[in-house]
Amino acid sequence: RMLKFGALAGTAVAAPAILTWPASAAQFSYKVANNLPQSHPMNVRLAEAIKIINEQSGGQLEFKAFPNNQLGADTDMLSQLRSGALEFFTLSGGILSTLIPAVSIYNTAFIFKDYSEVWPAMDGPLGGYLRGLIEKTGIHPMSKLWNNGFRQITSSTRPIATPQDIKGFKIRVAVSPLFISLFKALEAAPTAINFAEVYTALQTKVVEGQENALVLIDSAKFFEVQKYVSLTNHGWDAFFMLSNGRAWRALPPKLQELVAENLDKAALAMREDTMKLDQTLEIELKKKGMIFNRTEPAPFREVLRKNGFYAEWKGKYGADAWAVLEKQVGQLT
Ligand code: X2X
Repeated sequence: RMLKFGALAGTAVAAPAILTWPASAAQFSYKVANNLPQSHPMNVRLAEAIKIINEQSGGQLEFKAFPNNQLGADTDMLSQLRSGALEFFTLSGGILSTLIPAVSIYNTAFIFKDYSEVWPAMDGPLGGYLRGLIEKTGIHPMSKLWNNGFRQITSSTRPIATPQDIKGFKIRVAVSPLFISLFKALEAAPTAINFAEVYTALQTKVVEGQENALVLIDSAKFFEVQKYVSLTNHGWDAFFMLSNGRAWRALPPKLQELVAENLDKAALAMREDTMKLDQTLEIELKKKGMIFNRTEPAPFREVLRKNGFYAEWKGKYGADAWAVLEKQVGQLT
């Protein structure tokens, strides 16, 4: 690759075609894209995994990573994945639910106490049920979810300590019906914005705040444009590793195995990374000037119940999906 480039250097040919990256010699040349900063544990572990996959495929398969919305925002990348322009893509169930409504069910507010409830559900019946729904659309998901974490609210204007504080709060949410509904039920003023535009939206004060896990608040440098972190733990989120069905089926079984094994292994490693970081980042973010407060979940949950949030989503997700969920986390409505 570099040789080819070197050989051309110094010649008088200046046609733009020369400047394009030479086509891969691999039989399968696949892109894997996401919305997260390069330094996020997902991209660190993904880079390790694709190095192993590319090497062990013996040149047959070449993955190239496109982190940080390089190929467009989430909703663009989802279109690319469906058309086959993009072969692999990680996406939150919250946003994938614009295509497959039930897959945001695990984002339902305040359903998981901690990770000891999350992983058995998502590696077990609930996750299996959701992957089955995804498969039906022709998209092939890998079996392990990549952790996005428990979500916290950040703000440039005021800390959120009680449900009273969130009334009228201008908050950016993901492009996700569930998250819009959640913050409407809390009587906030949510706006759906792709992650690619969140930093700018916060900086220009189009919104007062946003909600994400500490790992992302830190790696996306939101501490530069946000003052307060309110530890609400109002929902847990993760990313499905999705592949375009045709691209997946084109791979011989041996390569499928190589890919699935290494991506799933990387997902498990990044889960550990993110859970560890969650323990230490409060201190780090305080050093960077952020002010933290804790909250009680009960009063927020009460507002949600009163405003019909759980009943509404039980109806939308359907009795089947809700039963799988309640079997895992106990009764919600
Ligand atoms: O957009 C977000 O907030 C993020 C990064 O958490 C998701 O992908 C849902």
